[in-house]
Amino acid sequence: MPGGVSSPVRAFKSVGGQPIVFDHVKGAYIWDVDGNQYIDYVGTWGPAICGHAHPDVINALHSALDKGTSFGAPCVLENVLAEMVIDAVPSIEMVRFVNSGTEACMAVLRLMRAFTGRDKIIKFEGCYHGHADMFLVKAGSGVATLGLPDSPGVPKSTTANTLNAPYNDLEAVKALFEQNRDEIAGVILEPVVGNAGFITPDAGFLEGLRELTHEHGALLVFDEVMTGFRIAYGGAQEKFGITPDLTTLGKIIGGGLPVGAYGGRRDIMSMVAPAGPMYQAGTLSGNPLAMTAGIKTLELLQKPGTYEYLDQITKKLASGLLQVALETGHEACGGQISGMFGLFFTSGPVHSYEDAKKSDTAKFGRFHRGMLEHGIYLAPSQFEAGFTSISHTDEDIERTIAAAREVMSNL
Ligand code: HOZ
Repeated sequence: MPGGVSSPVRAFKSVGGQPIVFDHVKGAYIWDVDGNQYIDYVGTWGPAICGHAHPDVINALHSALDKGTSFGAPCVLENVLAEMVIDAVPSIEMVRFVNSGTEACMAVLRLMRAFTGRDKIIKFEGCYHGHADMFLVKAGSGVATLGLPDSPGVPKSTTANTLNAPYNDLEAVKALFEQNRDEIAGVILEPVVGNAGFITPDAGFLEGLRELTHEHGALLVFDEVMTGFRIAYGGAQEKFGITPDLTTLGKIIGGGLPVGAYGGRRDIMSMVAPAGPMYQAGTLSGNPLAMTAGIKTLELLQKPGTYEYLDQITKKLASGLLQVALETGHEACGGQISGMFGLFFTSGPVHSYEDAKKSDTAKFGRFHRGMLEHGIYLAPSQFEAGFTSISHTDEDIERTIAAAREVMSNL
């Protein structure tokens, strides 16, 4: 396997050493094949918001398994999850399930173009919308971690219509709209960035994008693959009160099984085949196992107090890590929203990918290594957000901060 992994972000190329090979997960913890236990803040890159292998999810999966793994035909569980998603996410009136966030973003891009009859899109530097060709321009996540600004194999013609702006820079977006009048299908972004490290939108940024897209007859698309059901039950759009035209989802709505979804305004989604002419398909889309895990996970998240708890423990974690970093003499900044957090080794503030790149990544590598030795598993990259779950306890957080104090004192 190239790099020994099935997805580049799992490798330790940017932090040094070899990736750890794991055996099993449970709650807030992950165990490697040598039996070492770690407190896990990767959470399988977001889906494990209820903790790994939650008994309710596992039991539901056992029952679903007895009925078969894939129908390749409508399954009532799709309707159940679709209704839950439509009820929760302000922008979504109709939804289509796919098998990954990448697929969801590929499809939404086609839909943006089909609906508007325009080819150009605006994305933001450091935002990641999966690994499809059209999005691999100044992308975040593994592309940023490995310092690959663009990927060989992506024809220039494929990305010619992908315009990039710095995140949080409304003036740059305005200028792109002026320079490409009536040519821009829409703007796609992570409303809170998790793929260039954790970066929040400045006051007025999301509102400004909503106004600009309206003004220019373009669509606004929130990629909520990470933030959906994580920073609030209804995602960033609920949290910030800005409703996009279309939304992509993944991760949490599959409860740890492969899933993605895109949805939005009924008039736009009605263009998707077979209701309309825009083609998109998938053999395993909406399969009963992913639907079951997603339904059970969303049911668990509906319990009163879930997001308050996530916010409380993650605030304690993020502020604790930052305080320890500053007290031990490191330049650092960071923050959190609900169960999503980040820490940069730069004095900041970090408003964009350019700011994030000022971080001391070599220092982050040493920090990562030290934390591993203390039984704490963080994403092996300065350019990834961290995730907590409702299974993380106060004691886990305190152990993590204590470990960080020891590690940072000796960096
Ligand atoms: N998009 C996630 C990290 N930013 C995880 C998926 C992956 O690239 O493996």
